[in-house]
Amino acid sequence: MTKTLVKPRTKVTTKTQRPPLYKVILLNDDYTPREFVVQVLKAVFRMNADQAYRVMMTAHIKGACVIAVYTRDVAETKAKEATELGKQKGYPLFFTTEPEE
Ligand code: TYC
Repeated sequence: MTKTLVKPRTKVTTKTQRPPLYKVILLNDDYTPREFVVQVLKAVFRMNADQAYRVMMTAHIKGACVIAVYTRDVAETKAKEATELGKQKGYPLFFTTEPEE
């Protein structure tokens, strides 16, 4: 009996897909106290006092500042949470998200 050896023609390759990332952006306004912005950045984005102060001042001077990059879900949840903290105090503090290029 002859045995026929059939070699598979399809090659299996694996591709690791990274999820698209989203930036969380802090927007400046004229009413939210600086110290409150710093508090929110520390609480929601786990920044230390120095990082939070620098980010707040960048937004204050330039109008906006990218805070961090996360997966879409995390970015949107954190932006919402941080915006809500300002809203609770009657401040117009606003965080938005944007896909990273
Ligand atoms: N501009 C605000 C003030 O002068 C402080 C502030 C900074 C508010 C950054 C928002 O994203 C912001 N009180």
